[in-house]
Amino acid sequence: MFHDRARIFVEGGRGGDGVVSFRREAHVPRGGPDGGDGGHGGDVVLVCDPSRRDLASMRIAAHHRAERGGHGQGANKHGARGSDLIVRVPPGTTVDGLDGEYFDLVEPGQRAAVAAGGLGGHGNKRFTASTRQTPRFAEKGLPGRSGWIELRLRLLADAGLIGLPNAGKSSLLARITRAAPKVADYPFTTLAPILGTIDDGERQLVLADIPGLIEGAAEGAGLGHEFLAHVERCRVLVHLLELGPGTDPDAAYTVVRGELAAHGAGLERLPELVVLSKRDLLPAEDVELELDAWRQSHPGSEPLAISSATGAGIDALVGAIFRAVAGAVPTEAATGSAAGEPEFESEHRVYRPQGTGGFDVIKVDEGIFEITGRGVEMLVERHDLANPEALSYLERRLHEIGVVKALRDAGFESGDEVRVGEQAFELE
Ligand SMILES: Nc1nc2c(ncn2[C@@H]2O[C@H](COP(=O)(O)OP(=O)(O)OP(=O)(O)O)[C@@H](O)[C@H]2O)c(=O)[nH]1
Ligand SMILES: [Mg+2]
Repeated sequence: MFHDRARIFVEGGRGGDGVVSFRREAHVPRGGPDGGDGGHGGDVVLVCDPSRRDLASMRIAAHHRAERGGHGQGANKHGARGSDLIVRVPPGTTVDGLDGEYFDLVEPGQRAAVAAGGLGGHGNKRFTASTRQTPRFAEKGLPGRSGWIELRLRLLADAGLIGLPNAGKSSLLARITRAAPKVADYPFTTLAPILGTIDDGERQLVLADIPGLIEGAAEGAGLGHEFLAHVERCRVLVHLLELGPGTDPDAAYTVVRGELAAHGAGLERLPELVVLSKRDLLPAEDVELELDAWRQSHPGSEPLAISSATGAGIDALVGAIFRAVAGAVPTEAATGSAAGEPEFESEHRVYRPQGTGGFDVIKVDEGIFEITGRGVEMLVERHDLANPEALSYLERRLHEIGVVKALRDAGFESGDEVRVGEQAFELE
C-alpha cells in the first residue's frame, strides 16, 4: 500500500525544572544560592528525506514525543537541552501543523519544527535579589507544544504519465527509466504512483507513472482519483492513448481530460504531450492515418506515436519531454516553497506561547476569582504554590503586572480564593 496521508500526534519535550541549591564549602559558612536552570525541551522536527517513498512509516507509530530537558543541579549546573525527535518524510510532504501553521517540505534536508519544546525553569540562583539573599524556590519547566497534525504527500515529479488503464504507461516508464513497474495486460496493474528518472547527460527529470484513470475517477471510481492529487505538482502531462485494432484514441482522450478538469485543481491547464502508444500493433500506414485524423480533430496538437515494445519514437518522445518541462512555467502548486531558500530552517525554537501579555479577571462566586491569560497561567504553572516563598514571589509578580489591582477592582479581598488554570490558592 502506498500511503499519502497520515495523522500524527507530536509533542515537544517538557522543559527541565530549575533547582533549589546553596553553595557548600568548608570555609564558607553560609554559601549563596547556586541552583542551576532546567534545560529546554527538545523539538519534534520533520526532515525532508528523499530516501522515503511514502508516509507508511507514520502509521506504525502515531505518537512522536521529543525528549524533556534535564533538571538543573547545584553548583550552577544547568540541565541539558532535550534532544530533538527527528521524523523523516518524503519530498512533497505538506503539513497542517498546530494552530494553523503550514509547512511544505520540498528540498532534501529541509526541516520543520512542528512542536517546539517547553522552556526550562530557572534555578533559585536567578531569584536572588537585594531583599532576597536566599531564595528557597525555583521554577518548574513548562510543557512543550503538542497536538495532532496532518501530513499529506504529493509526489514531486516533472512530468506525469496519464491515460486509461492499459494504455502502456508503466511499459513506457520501464523503457525510458530504470524503474521496474509491474506491466500486465489487464487494467489497474499499477496500484500506486511510481517514480523514475530520465537523464540526458546534463539534466535529470522525474517522471511519475500514475495509476490508470477511468470515467468517474474524480468522484472516486477506480483507483485514479486517489492519485489525481499527485498530478497537481507535475509541470507537464504525458497523455498516453493506446493504438491497436478497434481502439478509439479520441474517446479515451475525452474521458481522461474530463477527469482532469473534474478534479478541480486546474490540472486541465497543465501543458500536455499527446502520445499514441503501442504503434507496433498497427501497420505503419494505419499509424499515419491515426496521426492525421488526430491533427484534423485537434488542430494545433502535434501527437507523437511510440512503441515501448520496439523502441520506435521513444527518443523523440524523451526529447519532447525535456523541452516541454524546460519550457513549462512552474505552477504555484508545483513549486510550493521550493523557490529560493527553504523557509523553515533548523534553528531551535522554544515554545513561548503567543500573546502572553493580557489577562482577564472574573468573579466566579462570592470570595472566588478566576484569572485567565496565558502569561499569568505560565507564571503560576511554573511555581510550586505549596512553597511559601514561591507563593510570595508569585504575589509580588502579580502585583507588578497589575493582576492584584484588577482583582481589587473586581471586589477581591485579602484571603479570597484565586483560580488560575488548574491551580487554586489564597492570596493575602
Ligand atoms: N505491443 C505492445 N504492447 C504494449 C506496449 N506497451 C504496453 N504494452 C502492453 O499493454 C499492456 C498494458 O501495459 P501497461 O504498461 O501495464 O499499461 P498501464 O498503462 O501501465 O496500465 P495500468 O497500470 O493498468 O493503468 C501490457 O500487456 C503491455 O505488455 C507496446 O508498445 N506494444
Ligand atoms: Mg501501469
